[in-house]
Amino acid sequence: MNVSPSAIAAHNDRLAAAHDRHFRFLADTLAEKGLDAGTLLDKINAFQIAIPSWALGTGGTRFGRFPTGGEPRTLEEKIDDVGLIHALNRSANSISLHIPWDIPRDVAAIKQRLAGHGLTIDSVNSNTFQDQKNQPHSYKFGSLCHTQAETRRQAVDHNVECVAYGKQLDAKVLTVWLADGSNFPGQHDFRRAYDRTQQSLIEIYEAMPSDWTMLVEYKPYEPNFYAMVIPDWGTSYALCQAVGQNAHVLVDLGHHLPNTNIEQIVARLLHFGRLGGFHFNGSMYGDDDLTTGSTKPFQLFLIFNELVSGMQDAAVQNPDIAWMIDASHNTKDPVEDLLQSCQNILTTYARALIVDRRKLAQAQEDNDAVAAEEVLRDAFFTDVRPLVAEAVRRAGGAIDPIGVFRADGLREKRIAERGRFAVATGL
Ligand code: PSV
Ligand code: MN
Repeated sequence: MNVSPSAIAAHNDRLAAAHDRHFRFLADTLAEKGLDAGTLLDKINAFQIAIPSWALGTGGTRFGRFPTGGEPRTLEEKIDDVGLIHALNRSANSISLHIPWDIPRDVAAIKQRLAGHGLTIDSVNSNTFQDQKNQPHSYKFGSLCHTQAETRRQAVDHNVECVAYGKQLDAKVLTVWLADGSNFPGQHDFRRAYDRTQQSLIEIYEAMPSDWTMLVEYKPYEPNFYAMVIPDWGTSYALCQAVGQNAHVLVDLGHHLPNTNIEQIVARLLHFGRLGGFHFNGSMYGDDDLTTGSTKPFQLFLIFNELVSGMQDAAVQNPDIAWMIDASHNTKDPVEDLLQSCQNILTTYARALIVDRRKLAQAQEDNDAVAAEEVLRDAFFTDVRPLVAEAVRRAGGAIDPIGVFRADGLREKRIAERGRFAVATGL
């Protein structure tokens, strides 16, 4: 049901003449600026994005859900869908899992399936934002922050269990996002809720193997609308510092209030050496609703500009960052949406790579705001799509991944095999 290398090659052949022309023109333009296309291609190829298992089905709102059909019904089928994305774009070589939605039943078979697609598991995400069937203690009033010790214990144990599942599949990252918070003034003792959360995170951290990383995500609102226990990067950062050296902040692009300067947050966390993970998505009003880069491409570019600047600066002591998508697809075909997100991420990364950092530093030194902004605009307005397409093609992927997905009827094949009403586990 997945696409064959020969089918991809046949599609590429049809696009090759025009693509080669565009790529040669871009490579020459970049060379005039002292940039080597080969080096850029290697960097783009090395950039790999984890696909969230929960984004392969159609997302819903509290009002409704309109499934695409042929959604993956099992962990195995989710792996197949990520395998398809990776075969098409060669840029999505890992998966983030959500427990208990993705508990591996037959570990050996899952590992074999992953290997068959050239995939790994990058992160396991715990879920203490929903009550599971027959769960003794409810998370209605919080999990790691709960006033009752038994509820906190249960939530800590769940996270430790997630690590155990992750170990079976060779993952090394636990991502913690807490829905904990309060909906009304006075409901929470803010200081005590924070202390209980910190203590619970320390217990989880201490149960993790020493080569594991804990990523702590923040979110300003939802599902609690008065106060979240971890609403912002500063709270995440303070908790990570208290927890241990392998605890790092995860920045989810959708978890910011309108007009937040996310690029500055990124720079700050890189500076402190605590930026551990990224959840890519697009957001207009709240959370992870839209395709990465769909509404605010310049903001995404400014974020990548800081990321690349930090990654290229020898003075920055930051761990490797886990690049992950975290999105919900209400309208588009989930696979197409994820392919679009990957393309937008790679394109924006490529634009950040071609920023003239020497010129930018000089303009900053000279307090020349116009020159500095022009350096950024020059990179942003360069059409680097042929560079990304060439990188993907050289790695065996498709020049036009969505074109192949459509032309080969890959959704229709999924519907035929899995059914029109197949439903993926998740939100
Ligand atoms: C919460 O909004 C979040 O961003 C967290 O990362 C969750 O784990 C994920 O979405 C999926 O629900
Ligand atoms: Mn997230």
